[in-house]
Amino acid sequence: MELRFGAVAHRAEVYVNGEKRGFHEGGFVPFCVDVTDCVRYQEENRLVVLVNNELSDTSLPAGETEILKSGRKKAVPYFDFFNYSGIIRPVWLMSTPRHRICDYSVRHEISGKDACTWYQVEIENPEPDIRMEVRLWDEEGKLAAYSEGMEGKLVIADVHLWEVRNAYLYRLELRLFQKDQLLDEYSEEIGIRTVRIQGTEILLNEKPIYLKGFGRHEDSPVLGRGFSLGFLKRDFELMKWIGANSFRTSHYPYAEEAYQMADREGFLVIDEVAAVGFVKRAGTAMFTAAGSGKRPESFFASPTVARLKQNHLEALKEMIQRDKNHACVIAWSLFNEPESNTVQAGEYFREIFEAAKAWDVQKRPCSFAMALSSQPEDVVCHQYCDFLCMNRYYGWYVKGGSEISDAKEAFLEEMERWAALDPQRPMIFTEYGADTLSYEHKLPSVMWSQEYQIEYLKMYHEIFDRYDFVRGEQVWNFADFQTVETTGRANGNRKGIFTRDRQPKDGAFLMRRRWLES
Ligand code: CKU
Repeated sequence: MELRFGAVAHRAEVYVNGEKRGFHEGGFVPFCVDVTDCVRYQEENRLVVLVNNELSDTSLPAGETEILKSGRKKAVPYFDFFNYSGIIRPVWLMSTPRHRICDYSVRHEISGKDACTWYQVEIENPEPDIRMEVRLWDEEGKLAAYSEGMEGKLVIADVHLWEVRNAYLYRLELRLFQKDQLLDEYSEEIGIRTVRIQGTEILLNEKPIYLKGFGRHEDSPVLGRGFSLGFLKRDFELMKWIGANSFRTSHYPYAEEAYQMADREGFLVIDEVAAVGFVKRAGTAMFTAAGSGKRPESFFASPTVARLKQNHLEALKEMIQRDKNHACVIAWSLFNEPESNTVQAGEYFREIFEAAKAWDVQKRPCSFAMALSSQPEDVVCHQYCDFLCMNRYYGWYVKGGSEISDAKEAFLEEMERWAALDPQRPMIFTEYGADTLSYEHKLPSVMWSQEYQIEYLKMYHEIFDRYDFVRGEQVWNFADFQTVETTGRANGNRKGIFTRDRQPKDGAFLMRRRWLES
């Protein structure tokens, strides 16, 4: 008997009937606590979860904890989203057999009209006379492939591939037997597709794709970061309406239901681990409290970096472990806007990238989202990236309040330097956006007005369309979201194309025209 917590931000101690039964660090992935021998059957039991969301330079996400005069603690995030805490996703009580299927992984190969799905199943308490039957059912309920054994291959003739915004899901069924007795069974819907990078193209099923979509947040009024199937469904319907085909799980792994929905709807996901705030000064004081200033010259030169790396690797492993079989997950993002131009950063990055490749049987492309401080001449970390992810704010943090043509010129100048130095990899814009208040209108446009958001977006699109190596655009952000209180934020980050309660700003209609027409 186990308790399975979808996620508890950022760390949890679990007590059952007064006894400590588990601890988990990391607020965005599930964990289980075995309660077999401490629950009282047919009686009342007391479950207590002690939750802590303090931030430090070894937590993911990173930050500080300030002690206020009142003695109360205040989170000082090195990131731009509200530091919500608590049991943010569903909790399950699971009863499982002694011999159980505890994990599986799949990897696909396509040849002509057929496909081959390599699988590997893990079970608990194996015994010699235990055997596994594996079936793959198509959407009509017909058997598409069969195999036996803990690992092997499923050969699918005339395969129906999982395509962008045109998903096809088979049902993989695993059945564990001892003689003729069924011990355990598990089934899940899986999409069959391949993904790889060749030159400046991202190939899905060997065909080039272009990402259209958003950086998102798990954030909604009233619920904060609390999971809501209703909001998730609404978000997907809006993404379909606007013609998007992808999103990045900025800045942490989302609820499992989000990936299931993305699998079903054919959305491409860049899955991001919560390695955010890894800079010696948190972006600009514009969008987050500045912190104590105690941080050393290089974030990665801190004496606590070994502990940070351990937490980072653990969080990465847990994300890959959880999400590895999803067709929708086409890439891993291993950091958001870290320091990326010091020798120490280079060393740290190498290990993180190597781990991601080693742990993912599908060997998906890996990247990290680069801040403006990552410039082609001095960034030492982008060499590890299979594709480049750019977060750019020309016309907002850079040359905001000037003429949009000035911002364009500065942006073009940077693009030319990337084109000259690194033209051989795909580039995706994982952030570009302008804060926009849904009630603000002005001509000529000013920052924060709806007119300005449109002008800003159009300028970016003109530039994207000039470069063949640009293979995707994800606007920052899908919807307005809560942040810390600061002068640069109007009750939260307002860069949403939709408001926080999911109504369109004017920019939504521009995006819809662009994405549905191309
Ligand atoms: C976004 C310097 C850019 C950092 N990027 C990260 C993201 O989390 C923020 O919300 C910028 C912004 O709107 O400032």
